[in-house]
Amino acid sequence: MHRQALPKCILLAFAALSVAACDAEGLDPAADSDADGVPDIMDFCPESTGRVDHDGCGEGQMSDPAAAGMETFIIGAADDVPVVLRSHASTVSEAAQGFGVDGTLLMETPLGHMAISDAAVDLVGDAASGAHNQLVDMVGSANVSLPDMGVLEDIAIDDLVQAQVGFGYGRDLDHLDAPLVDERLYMYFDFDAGMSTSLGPIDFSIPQGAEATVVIDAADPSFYARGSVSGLGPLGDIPDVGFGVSATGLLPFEPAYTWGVEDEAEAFDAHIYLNGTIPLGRLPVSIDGEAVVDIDPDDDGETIIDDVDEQLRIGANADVIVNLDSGVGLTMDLKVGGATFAATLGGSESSGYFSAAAGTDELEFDLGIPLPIAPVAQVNVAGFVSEEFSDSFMRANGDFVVELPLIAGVNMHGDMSFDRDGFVMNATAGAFVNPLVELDGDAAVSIVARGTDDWMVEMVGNFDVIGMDLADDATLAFNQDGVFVNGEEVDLTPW
Ligand SMILES: [Ca+2]
Ligand SMILES: [Ca+2]
Ligand SMILES: [Ca+2]
Repeated sequence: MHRQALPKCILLAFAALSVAACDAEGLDPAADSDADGVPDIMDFCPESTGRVDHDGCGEGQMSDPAAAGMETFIIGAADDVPVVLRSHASTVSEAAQGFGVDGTLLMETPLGHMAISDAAVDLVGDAASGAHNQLVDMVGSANVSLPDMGVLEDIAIDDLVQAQVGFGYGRDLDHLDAPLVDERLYMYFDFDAGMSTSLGPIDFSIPQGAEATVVIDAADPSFYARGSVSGLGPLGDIPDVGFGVSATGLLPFEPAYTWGVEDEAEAFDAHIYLNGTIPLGRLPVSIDGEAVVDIDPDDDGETIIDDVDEQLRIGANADVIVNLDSGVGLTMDLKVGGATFAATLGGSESSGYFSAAAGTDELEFDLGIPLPIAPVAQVNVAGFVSEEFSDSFMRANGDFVVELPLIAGVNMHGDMSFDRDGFVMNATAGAFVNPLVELDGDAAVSIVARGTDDWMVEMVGNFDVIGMDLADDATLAFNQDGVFVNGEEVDLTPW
């Protein structure tokens, strides 16, 4: 298997007047016979001219593992997505249970071969399969390596980090908080030396001392790890987060909810995966859960990697906290579980939308007025958030319980909205009985709040108020000054 390698090494050795660069099997790892920038040990087209791709092949040239002197190995041969590994024959030795590789290991991806450098691994063969190149396992060490193609073309690892390497199925790697497919094989690197990686202005770093795993999905290719992310334009610093980057930029975002934002919500494909608490910086929104970031929302090929002023688009189906401020002293803090949120960030103005079908324990909001409001069943909630509050709003529809002063909880069905003009709710209240006030049948309710000291609840219906003789359709009103029946202040204080 080493016939091709030896003459090249001797030739190079004479040319360089040195044999120091030759490895044990005789091929200089830096040799590049066709001078295309791709070393011979990684060059699938050993005789190419002109511009070459990641595998060292020119336009229209087919990569040829045999001509390149590569040995091919398959792990997970029976899987839907087997992993194909190659290594130059000069780095491969036969071992009792399979093969040993000492040098650069190449992993096939749709964008060409990814190089895993300084590999010293045992490739354990599958004796049962009868095929000499089918593997059941790989054990050993290598430098932590990342796919450097597609969006990841300019990725740089600051220091070489030696790691234990192997393969595992997604189901065995679920502690990583990465979007792995249970039945798919992933290559992993385990290490505790820390690592710092940059992609243009974006930094991905893994703290030193902690046990870390970097997972590679050859089918994209993409990588996932846990650490901190910074330099992601308007997103700023995101500590302690699961992150990943897809070289093909095909991480899918599909809005789970679109109520109220039907014209805005759209699916898109993204490059960066985040899982954790993600503050949005320029918008009063924080995401807790999984999100994906599209670094080229306008698909013009210009991204934040080259120009920090380029826009980003983020999409999440996660827990979302939104803080809306009317600008007149009224604020709304929304905590929506399982919401869809998407935003375009950067450029002249950042803005986004949210939508959810929120259960009773998934929606909390606080207006700062003495009228606690909570959903009593699943309610629809949606809104827009902008750097300019005058463009922001939220609306909701469903069944709520409103705690009225002195009367306590009244169930209502209706719509509410919050925007630069304040809070408005229009609803129908159901019959209720209270020691002081009784409602026979439904009442039409209007709640308006313009500030924490400027709010009013007005209910029109058939009321019985203790000590009063009322006709049908009386008006019961509450505001910051007291309780009023048909415009006349009444004392409903229990005695
Ligand atoms: Ca070459
Ligand atoms: Ca070539
Ligand atoms: Ca762009």
